[in-house]
Amino acid sequence: MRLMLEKMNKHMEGFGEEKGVWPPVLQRWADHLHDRGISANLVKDLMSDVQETLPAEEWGDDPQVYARIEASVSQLCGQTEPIKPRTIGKPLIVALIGPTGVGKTTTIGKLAAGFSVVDKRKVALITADTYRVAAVEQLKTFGEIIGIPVEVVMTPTELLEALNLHTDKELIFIDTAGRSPYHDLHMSELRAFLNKAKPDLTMLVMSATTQLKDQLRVYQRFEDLSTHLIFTKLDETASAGSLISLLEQTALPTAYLTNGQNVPYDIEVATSDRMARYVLGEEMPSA
Ligand SMILES: Nc1nc2c(ncn2[C@@H]2O[C@H](COP(=O)(O)OP(=O)(O)O)[C@@H](O)[C@H]2O)c(=O)[nH]1
Ligand SMILES: [Mg+2]
Repeated sequence: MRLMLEKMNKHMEGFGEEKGVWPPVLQRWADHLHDRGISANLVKDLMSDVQETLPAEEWGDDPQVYARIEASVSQLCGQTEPIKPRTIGKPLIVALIGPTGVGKTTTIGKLAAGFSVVDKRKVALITADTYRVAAVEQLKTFGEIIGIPVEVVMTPTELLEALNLHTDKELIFIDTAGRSPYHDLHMSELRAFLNKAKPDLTMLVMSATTQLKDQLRVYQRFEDLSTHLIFTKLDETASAGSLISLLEQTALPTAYLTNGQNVPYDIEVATSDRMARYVLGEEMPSA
């Protein structure tokens, strides 16, 4: 009897979480959300919401179901807020931080071009990433093309001096070296630069291609330094669903989304609707 019970219990474990728990007409939506990288719990919530808010006759109406899910995801994406340069007084100082290779320098190029060339703002760039010659060259090239000054600094004190050279600007971007969240010395060096510069905004840059576990680790390490988030490489993933799991953990607003390597074009101001689009994809799940 006991053995039988154990067997039965084992069989029942995970029951209801397996495939096929939703009515067939909705199941492909659940599969789709799962494919987009949305966590099992969240898929459950989203599907329950569809079931509760739409009458059963409408579950086969794809645009309607999509709109319902999109509205929920959009809400989960939380706050968004772009950079708003000051019109008078001192320059707004914006630092970009985050792990190596996520797109910090490229994003600064895009932002600087947008604010300088399109919005006609007075912009300067400073790089504290002197670990790689190529990193300095990369920012200098952006500066030359855009026609704005680029300062290279080795120490926090030099950073402060560089900032003082550009008090006539409206916007100053600080590029930092990619820091591994696992490397304590790197993290404290970054902290020293930020303590001196006292940026108005510190944007944590994260790649949408990074897996959730690593994203969470990065977020935890950089959280107390950051005021905003930027998500990059949205063009490179079809499973940006992990973003919502990350955004559930944070109160920080998202400032920008980037979707390609082209400077200055592949960037957009973050809105919760655009984020929902990236998470869900444009396509309806196939029948
Ligand atoms: N596909 C794609 N590539 C990007 C994006 N942003 C940056 N990259 C690329 O990612 C690589 C690293 O970018 P970089 O700005 O040097 O990263 P950093 O180390 O954080 O400064 C480069 O090859 C960039 O062209 C993006 O939104 N989409
Ligand atoms: Mg860089």
